[in-house]
Amino acid sequence: MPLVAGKRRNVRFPLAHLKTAPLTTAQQKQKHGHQKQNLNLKNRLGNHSTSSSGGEMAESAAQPGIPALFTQPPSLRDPLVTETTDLQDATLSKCLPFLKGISDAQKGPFNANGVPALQRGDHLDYLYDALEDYPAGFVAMDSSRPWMIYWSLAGLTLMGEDVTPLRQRVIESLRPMQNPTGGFGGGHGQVSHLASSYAAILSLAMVGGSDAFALVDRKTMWQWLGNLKQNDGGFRVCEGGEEDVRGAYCASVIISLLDLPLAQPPGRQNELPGLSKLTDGLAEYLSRCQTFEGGISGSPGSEAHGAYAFCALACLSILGPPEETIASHMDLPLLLSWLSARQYAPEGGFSGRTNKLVDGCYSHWVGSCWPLIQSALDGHPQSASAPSTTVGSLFSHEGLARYILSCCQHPFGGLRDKPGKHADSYHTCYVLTGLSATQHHHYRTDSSPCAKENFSSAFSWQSRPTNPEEDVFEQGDRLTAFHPIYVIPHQAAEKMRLWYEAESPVV
Ligand code: FPP
Ligand code: K
Ligand code: ZN
Repeated sequence: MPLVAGKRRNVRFPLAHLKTAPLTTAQQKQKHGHQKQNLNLKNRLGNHSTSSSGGEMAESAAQPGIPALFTQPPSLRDPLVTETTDLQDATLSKCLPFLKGISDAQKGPFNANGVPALQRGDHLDYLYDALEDYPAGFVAMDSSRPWMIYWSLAGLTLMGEDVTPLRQRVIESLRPMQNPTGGFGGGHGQVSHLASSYAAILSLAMVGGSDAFALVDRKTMWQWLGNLKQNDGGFRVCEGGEEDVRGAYCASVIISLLDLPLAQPPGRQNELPGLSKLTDGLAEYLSRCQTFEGGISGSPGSEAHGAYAFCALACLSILGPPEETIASHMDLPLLLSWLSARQYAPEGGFSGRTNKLVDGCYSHWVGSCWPLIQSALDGHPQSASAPSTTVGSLFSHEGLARYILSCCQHPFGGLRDKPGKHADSYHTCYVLTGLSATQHHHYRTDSSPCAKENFSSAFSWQSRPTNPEEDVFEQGDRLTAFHPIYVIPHQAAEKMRLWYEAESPVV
């Protein structure tokens, strides 16, 4: 929790706890936790419950088929009451009616597991609309144009839509954002940024085709990336901008998909003598971003966060096979402990960092870390099909699917952070990506469709649907599988890479 200047932190120790010996869990519950929880629950459930009976009845009412783990507050509570624990309690109160399937603001039908259906039609309408004009209030999003395109295309693709009819529109929208000095800006006339370039390249990959691929000036992209490379191995996100793991991940995605030369472009070779390749020192830089908690921060010395963990692990998984790159640059047991702590009960969703709240977008940022970790633990793949022995899944697919379908669907379409929040295209994209992650097992094989050796392990991923007998969602709600590194369909990543491999080299 950040300290806000001028605002006192609201930390209260219950008197009983200070005066007497430590309380048993049962006593703690009785003294404050339970009372407070009940009050919150009564207030909130009263508003949402479809039951006409009193508070106590409403509290116990839930759709049939939901395990108690997902309908009751946690039995263990920290006796220290702070602003953080208050926020967590308020979040629980907001989520519980949705997890139980008894909120008025929730659409059915509910299946035998008490899980609501995916409102596919509403979400499709929401995303197609997100590709159209915006009211004046959205002017701040003018620097996120490639992102707005990417989030919509990715969400539509996940829900099975063919986005190739949007090809020409996507090309003409992105064309003015490419700068003659390399890369894509966030909008017309804006400086190139690695995040907007990443979103632009992935959007072009999704619509596919020669016209889309030919839009990219690979030579200036390569030269621009050279200008962003830093002498500690990392990348700045733009010239004169910050250096962080987003830069490392976005640069690696672009280099590997566009089949750019690994050599530093001319000029940089003399400035960064120890780093003859764009990828040199990058894994070591990422290693320095692992924190005392085991998670990964945006840059060395700052706080571990799920979004940065994904960037770092996906970047390592591009640089080489995860069982080599992740295993040798991360403390895996510590990383596992921190990543496991991101999934909460009863919510089922993931938080981005210690002592913070679940948020639907971490269904991807944290959820997509898991296949990369699983691959690192599974070791070198022995065949072109699924591994015969695997550590298997290391997070609760059921919990995440319940959080997404019960708490993250806005009744008017689009997906969101949590109940009470508006939908937006960022959350719609990443919540759906997370849902897809719960519906598939991702694994690496020993074969890649690429002609070149470099990055072959990044292109060796495959997936198969989870076992329907273990799924809590309806089979009709299964989404398209996304590549765990490139966050687009496997085929889209492969086709783009193969097209550039067949082009004449940049130098
Ligand atoms: C905290 O927000 C969020 C961050 C510190 C990281 C945000 C970064 C991303 C979402 C993705 C970056 C990746 C790419 C590829 C550009 P918060 O304090 O509002 O949320 P919290 O309370 O959940 O931590
Ligand atoms: K958040
Ligand atoms: Zn979010």
